[in-house]
Amino acid sequence: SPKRAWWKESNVYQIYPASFKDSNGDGVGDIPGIISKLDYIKNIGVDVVWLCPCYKSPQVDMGYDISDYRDIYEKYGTMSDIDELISGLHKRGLKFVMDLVVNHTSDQHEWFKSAISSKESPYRNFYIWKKPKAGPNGERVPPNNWVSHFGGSAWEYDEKSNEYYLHLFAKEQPDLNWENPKVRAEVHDIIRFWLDRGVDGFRLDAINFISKNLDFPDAPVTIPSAKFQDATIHYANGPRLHEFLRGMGKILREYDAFSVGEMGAFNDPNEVIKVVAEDREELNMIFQFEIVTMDHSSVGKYLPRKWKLSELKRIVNKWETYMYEHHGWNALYLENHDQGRSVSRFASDKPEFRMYAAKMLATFLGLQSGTVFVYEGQELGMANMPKTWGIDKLKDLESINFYNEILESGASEEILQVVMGDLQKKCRDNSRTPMQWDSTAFAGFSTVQPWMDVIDDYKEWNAASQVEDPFSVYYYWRSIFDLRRGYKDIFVYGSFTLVNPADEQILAYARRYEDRLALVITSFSEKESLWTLPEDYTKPGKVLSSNYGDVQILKPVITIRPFEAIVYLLD
Ligand code: ISL
Repeated sequence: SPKRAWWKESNVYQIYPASFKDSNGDGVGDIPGIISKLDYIKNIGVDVVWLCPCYKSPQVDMGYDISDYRDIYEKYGTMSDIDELISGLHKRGLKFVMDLVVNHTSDQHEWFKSAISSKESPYRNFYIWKKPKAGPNGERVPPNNWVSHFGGSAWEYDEKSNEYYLHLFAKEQPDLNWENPKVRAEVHDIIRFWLDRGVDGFRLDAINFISKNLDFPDAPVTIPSAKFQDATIHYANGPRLHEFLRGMGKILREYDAFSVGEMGAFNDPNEVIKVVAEDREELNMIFQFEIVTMDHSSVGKYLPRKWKLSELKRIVNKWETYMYEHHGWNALYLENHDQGRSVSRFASDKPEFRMYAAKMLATFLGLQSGTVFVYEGQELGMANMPKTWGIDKLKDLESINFYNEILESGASEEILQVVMGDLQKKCRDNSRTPMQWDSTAFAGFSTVQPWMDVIDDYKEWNAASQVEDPFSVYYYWRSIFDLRRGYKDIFVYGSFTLVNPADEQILAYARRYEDRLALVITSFSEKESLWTLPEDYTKPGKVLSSNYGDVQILKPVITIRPFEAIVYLLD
């Protein structure tokens, strides 16, 4: 069974500062707003708060473009607000994790401003510069065919030096050159700066992209009609990734800090384990993307793909058993600021199912082995934006760039409709609408029209009403966290066994610690179904949790209702 550690037993609540709570009536969330909600957060039963970037930033990518790592974005507050937030959290026994975005900076960071000003700048080599190539007719073309995550070439031309710089994300997010030891030293200083200030750890953004293939070869052509191609094989999990991670890991260990890295691309546990295995001294855990890309088509995120429950089971089983056997650790999530709302995406937000479905997903996710991450609003069962919302409501550069690209491509009306429908379902804007605090104007998020519209269902779906209601999604999440604490041996440290892998309606798994066994049964179906208890589990059991709020006796054949979730402790 895994070695014990505080960060394995922790539950994390993720806050998106712009959308959490506006305290000063400018329509944008802020740090004092967060401070005013600390008791609400504590009461969910979480141990750690992860705050998305709150640093000084021109906000081209909602703060993932940082222009000063040691200062706060003015609309969010000040350094003393952050200090107050940290002490308010610590007073309540909560830890504080910040977002560390060091694959790239903002183009408004002093380093980049200097770097682009002259080839002689001491900061030139903080970024990645390449000479143009000549196209078929001798015209100037980028050094290779890599596509940026936000569309177009991953290279931006600088007239003055006749060189291109690399940006895997927006052109305002130039990639740092991690080959330069000075860059690594600066990052280490930033890490120490915040840890010394009382921060308890970091979520490391796009962290497996920091070591690139230095030959910068063309990417294989996966979409022949596209001008630029997906090059993750050339910049994800590159040759020096582990060396760079160990450099940061050493400092993080010195402070016993929390660390979770974001690792998009391969979904390969053999790669991930090199980062998270107990003896590697890199990071505690990483976010892999296998569940949240299950509904992406093979040629792009915004084309539909139908998934089967058996696929989800295969993915869950793969990571759960692999990490257990190889002494690694999972980060469990279904939502974050880059994903659609889980109840809409993986279950159902139809009025008759929504509450059950949200609680079912809490059960499904929350009792697996790994550290659980809940994203603001997920604890209330917040849903995706309504289907009636048009492109004018979207604020995210990824959504907008994508939409414009599709328009420019001259796609047929039919294709446009498919893509728009899919965009609406998966776009990052879905999770960025303001938190629904109460039934007053603007959902109590702000006193003025917020930067993004509030979803109209806030009168019914809001925190105030759920905090009053012992049967709410909010208290259900709390009960799941109580189970993780009360039955830590089983739910945190126990082994995982998938039950009935082929069933397409019911996902069930067992958690075992020594001779103690728990059975988790969750329905992903709108229909009732009969579930036959596998032989190993035909024992008397007591109900630990039930999202329908009643007690179903464990018997050889159980009727499972739509989106039902039951947890048994077996004798
Ligand atoms: O590579 C991916 C999946 O295979 C991407 O999902 C990628 O990991 C992701 O887009 C990175 O996201 C993070 O960095 C971005 C920022 O826009 C996101 O909000 C952040 O979560 C750039 O900093």
